[in-house]
Amino acid sequence: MTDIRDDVRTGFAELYGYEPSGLWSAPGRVNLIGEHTDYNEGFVLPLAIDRRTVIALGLRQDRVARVASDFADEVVQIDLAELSPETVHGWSAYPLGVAWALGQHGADLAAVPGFDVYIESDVPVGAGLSSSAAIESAVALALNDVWQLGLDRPTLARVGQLAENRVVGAPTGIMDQSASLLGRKDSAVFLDCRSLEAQIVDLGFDAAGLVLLIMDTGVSHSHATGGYAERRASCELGARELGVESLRDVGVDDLDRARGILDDVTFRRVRHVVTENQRVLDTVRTLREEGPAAIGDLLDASHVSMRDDFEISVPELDLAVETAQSNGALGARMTGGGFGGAAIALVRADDLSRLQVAIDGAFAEHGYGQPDTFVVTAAQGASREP
Ligand code: GAF
Repeated sequence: MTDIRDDVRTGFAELYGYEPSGLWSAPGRVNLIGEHTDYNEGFVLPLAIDRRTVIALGLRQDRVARVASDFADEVVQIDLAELSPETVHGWSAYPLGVAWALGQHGADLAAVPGFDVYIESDVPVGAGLSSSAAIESAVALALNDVWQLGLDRPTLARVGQLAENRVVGAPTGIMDQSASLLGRKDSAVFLDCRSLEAQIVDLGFDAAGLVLLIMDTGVSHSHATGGYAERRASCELGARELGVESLRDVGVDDLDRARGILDDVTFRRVRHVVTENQRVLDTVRTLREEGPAAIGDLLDASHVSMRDDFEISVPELDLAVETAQSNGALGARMTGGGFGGAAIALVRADDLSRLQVAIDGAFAEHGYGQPDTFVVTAAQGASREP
């Protein structure tokens, strides 16, 4: 099998006719626990995964930016002076949106040189594994290097988020780009989305004989439309009505009072966020004190909360989770923004194949399309490639 880095280097040279200045890569992510808490200034516990986007970048003598990839037919070209949320569209909004967002974080787009970028990725698209954050993070790291901006990784995560919010048009939080930029091998990133303080938490899956299984339902989702923005608006409404800056300021002990103030739907949205924050803290403590085999109940409870209170699951995700749970998984939950995408299951390595067969069987029985199930490991965050 050829290395994706060789393909990217060759793809760049064939397309643009010269050798790139360098290669950069960034991983997709999966969230272990802490869903829809990031934009509420709460806690998340994602990990960077062993699927990466690799980009080759070359600097130009002029002020033109060109982006291309093996997943799109066109080369998109724009003058840096023209970059704005209104002038870039489609897939190029990810890489070019980052260039624009760097301009909002201090890069002088009237002075920096133009660039050519070529992108390849083995992060599955539409599975809720943040293929978009992987592109944003790789491009942000690369431009930060070649334009010598000196921005730190938490700021680069903000840059990626700004591109996503303003240029792509998805009102997402800071989790995905943070995981992609800050991830470490065999570890999760415990991020306080208020202070942006990150701690690396050892997962210890290997030593415990456990694997993390992704169950991609194939049900596609988009956070630029519909449900995601609606959920975010409900959380903001809940915070306003409770008189707090964000739901981070609401604790589990405040829920009784909240029930008396909020309408039923808003209350349940708030209860999800508040209890999910607590589950993240409990998961971190449990991982540190007892190890990964003890976090299963927290994963299960997180799924129930997303299914019943936040109402972002779909029947295929519920089926994947329930089938995993009844076939030996220690815990399982849908992961990511919801309305489709993937669920995760924490599984004893010995039970893996049996469980995968059971999930395929259950989907076939329900007349659902065949799911894609595969194991991921926690990988290093974005890096410059040798
Ligand atoms: C998506 C968003 F991009 C994240 O910011 C986060 O809100 C997540 O959904 C839900 O936890 O991945």
